[in-house]
Amino acid sequence: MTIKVHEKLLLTGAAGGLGKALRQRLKANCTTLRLSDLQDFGAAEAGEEVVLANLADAAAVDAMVKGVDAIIHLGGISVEGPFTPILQGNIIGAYNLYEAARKHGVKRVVFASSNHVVGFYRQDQTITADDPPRPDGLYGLSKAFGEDLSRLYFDRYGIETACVRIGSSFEEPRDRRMLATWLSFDDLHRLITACLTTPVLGHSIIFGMSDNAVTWWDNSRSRHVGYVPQDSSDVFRDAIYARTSSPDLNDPSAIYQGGGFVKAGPFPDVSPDKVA
Ligand code: NAI
Ligand code: 15L
Repeated sequence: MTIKVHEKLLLTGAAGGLGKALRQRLKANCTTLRLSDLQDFGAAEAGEEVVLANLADAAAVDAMVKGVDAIIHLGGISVEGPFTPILQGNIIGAYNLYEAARKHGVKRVVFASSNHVVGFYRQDQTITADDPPRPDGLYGLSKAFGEDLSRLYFDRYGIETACVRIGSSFEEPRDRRMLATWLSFDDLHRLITACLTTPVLGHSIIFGMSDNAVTWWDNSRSRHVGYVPQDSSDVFRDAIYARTSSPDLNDPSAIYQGGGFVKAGPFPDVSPDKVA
């Protein structure tokens, strides 16, 4: 099956961890890949365009979106932290992106939402996309806003969006929690490809996870997207158990799905490694 169904795709957050992981992979999905970020990340290669833009700048976002067929929106603040950058990058930024998509007739978006939209569910619960959000901080709340915003733009303007609640997408799972939340880079690309190619996407909320034996998320509401994960965290299980101790079940980060994010805040200055 060909996956090259779009002429020009926009990837925001291209300088970030997932942007770098997807840059080469997404070239199979389009003729031209437009890459954007706030930070400079070097020159365009063959088949690429580079547009630097702050998501909080409506005019810059309008120019970034003009002329693309679909958007993979990864840009923004990716961890818990002070509200102002989250407001600028994730809330105003998402609004600017959807306004530009509406004005320029972009019909499909893959939005990098997060498991932190539902971080205050417990690790002994299995939830579906129909369960109400329970954000574990300002960051998760901003992603919940993005999910609701995209639903409004679907209901009112017909812009289809996949809100992918990414678990933990890194080269490998880093701790016991990530055995449940891990999403390999190849599976992330498979999931984005499924969202870009499925005939009718609608407004869908999908948990971004690999085929992990232990999971807290039931993706049965998104069978129409046709995502079939092919990787699993299970191959890392023995090594992670050997180098980590048993969780303290009185510790909220071991009880709730959001892990350390449930304790981070409201104005921490933390890196992903410190709160995983
Ligand atoms: P990252 O922090 O490495 O990359 C985010 C990129 O967005 C950075 O390059 C940054 O410069 C850019 N950015 C931040 N504010 C911006 C602004 N105002 N205007 C334009 N660009 C801005 O994050 P990562 O890990 O690559 O994640 C990508 C997306 O996926 C993020 O939206 C994150 O919230 C989401 N996500 C990632 C997960 C993961 O496990 N990596 C898990 C859940 C969600
Ligand atoms: C996220 O939303 C973050 O962007 C990422 O850095 C990880 O911390 C991930 O969640 C996680 O929950 O492991």
